[in-house]
Amino acid sequence: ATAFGINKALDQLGLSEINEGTSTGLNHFGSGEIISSYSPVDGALIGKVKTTSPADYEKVMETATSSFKEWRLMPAPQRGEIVRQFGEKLRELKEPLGKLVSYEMGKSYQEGLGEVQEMIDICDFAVGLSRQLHGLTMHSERPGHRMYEQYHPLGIVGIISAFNFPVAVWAWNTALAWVCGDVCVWKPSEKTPLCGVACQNIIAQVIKENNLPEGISCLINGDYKVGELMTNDSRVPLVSATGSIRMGKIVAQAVAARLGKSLLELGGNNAIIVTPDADIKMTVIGAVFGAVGTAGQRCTSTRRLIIHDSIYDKVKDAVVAAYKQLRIGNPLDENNHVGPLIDTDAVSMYKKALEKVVAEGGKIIVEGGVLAGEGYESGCYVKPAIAEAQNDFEIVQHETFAPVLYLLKYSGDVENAIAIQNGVVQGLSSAIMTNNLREAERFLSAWGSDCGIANVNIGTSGAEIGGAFGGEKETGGGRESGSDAWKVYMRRQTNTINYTTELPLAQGIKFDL
Ligand code: UN1
Repeated sequence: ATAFGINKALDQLGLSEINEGTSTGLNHFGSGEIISSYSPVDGALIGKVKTTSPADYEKVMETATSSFKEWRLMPAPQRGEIVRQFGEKLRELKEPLGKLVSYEMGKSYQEGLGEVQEMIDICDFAVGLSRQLHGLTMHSERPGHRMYEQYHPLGIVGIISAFNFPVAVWAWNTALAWVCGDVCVWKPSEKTPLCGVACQNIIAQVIKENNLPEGISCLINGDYKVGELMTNDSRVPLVSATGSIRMGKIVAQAVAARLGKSLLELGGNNAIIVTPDADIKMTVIGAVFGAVGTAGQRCTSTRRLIIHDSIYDKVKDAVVAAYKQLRIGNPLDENNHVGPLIDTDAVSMYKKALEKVVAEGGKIIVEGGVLAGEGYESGCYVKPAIAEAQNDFEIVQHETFAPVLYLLKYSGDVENAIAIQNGVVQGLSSAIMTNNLREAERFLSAWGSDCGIANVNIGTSGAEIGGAFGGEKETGGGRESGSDAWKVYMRRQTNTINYTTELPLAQGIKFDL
């Protein structure tokens, strides 16, 4: 762990003293079992974190509840100022935090830095937003009446995040929720607990420097059982959860059973359509980064390439040639393109997917496999693979969180490609590569892509924070990050005020006493 400045980064993030599994004391209560975090990069133990017991959880909820009572009274632009200071700290700590993300999760250092950049960007966005939490005013049908709507804070927002974006997805949620006047309780993935503690350390410092109640940001640690404490808790009006479709269905049902709100960002099965009018060079960059970036572990990763039969061989050859250039290895070494998968369970899933696609009649054209030997001791490094397949294969219908790309062929009109693209249960991200205006516009039209994200001449991953992020169908329907995604973190109130001495009823109803 001494290589690539990891120890220094842990030090800068205040993580060197938590190696005994002690709590950081910064509103992070933990007296439960210990989770040990091993790096998929080299298999080394990075640190230990204590999990949250049901009793600890109660303490967290008490702190969060009392903190909310103060926080909601602070004017939104002042809350924005706190988020601005948080963004400043992230700028200072971008390198160590990016490094920790890379080391604990396994994505490339560049992508780790990119993730911290998303946090900084959403802070900037939230600061501006803190002066723009606008409601509408309406004209009342009654004389001497005024009608308008306002947005109030919701309360405690529960955030359940996944290992693949261990810091950014929390920040998308929490930066918005904070300016909205909510307090947040975060359960990071148990696969990346130190990223959670590092972020909590940073915000806890800002909170302390400003003499604010510590429960504005709370951290709880553990597996799904700790998450369930929140999903079943009516003190948590909104649960924002990122992860698998399976997890999302469980969360959605638990939260709905108590009529709470959930914001779900679940699996994707993202495709790029490559039409005869595509720029092949751009297609190759977009498809390869989309499929192998983050070792295929983004919810926006490119899983399917839907290629027109007239250019199929050309595109296939170009993509296969690009795969030959890929360097797999330590993600902190910037010469490498592809790092490890998160753990050996993910490696088994990857292997099973490759077996399954062959069993269903697919043809492997870029051989996969698990890497062994020097530099690959963690057992988590795999070769990005490509298979020719059919859209209706069960494995193609399924999101495998690994670098496996399926090539699918279409013929005739772009409508046929759109039907294949839409022919899965997921609906997160989609893209078309074409210089043909008609094809592009049809792809974006009401009968085009059914996804929450639809791009032209850009791949499926790497969305900017300014747009609303999320997807349809079994992706869960939630929207996070930019645009008006903030509205889900607030409650809307319609207010009608009568400034006359009469009391006329709406709809012209007469009621004389
Ligand atoms: C995720 O994988 O859960 O669009 C989030 C992207 C990133 C976020 C991915 N900005 O690929």
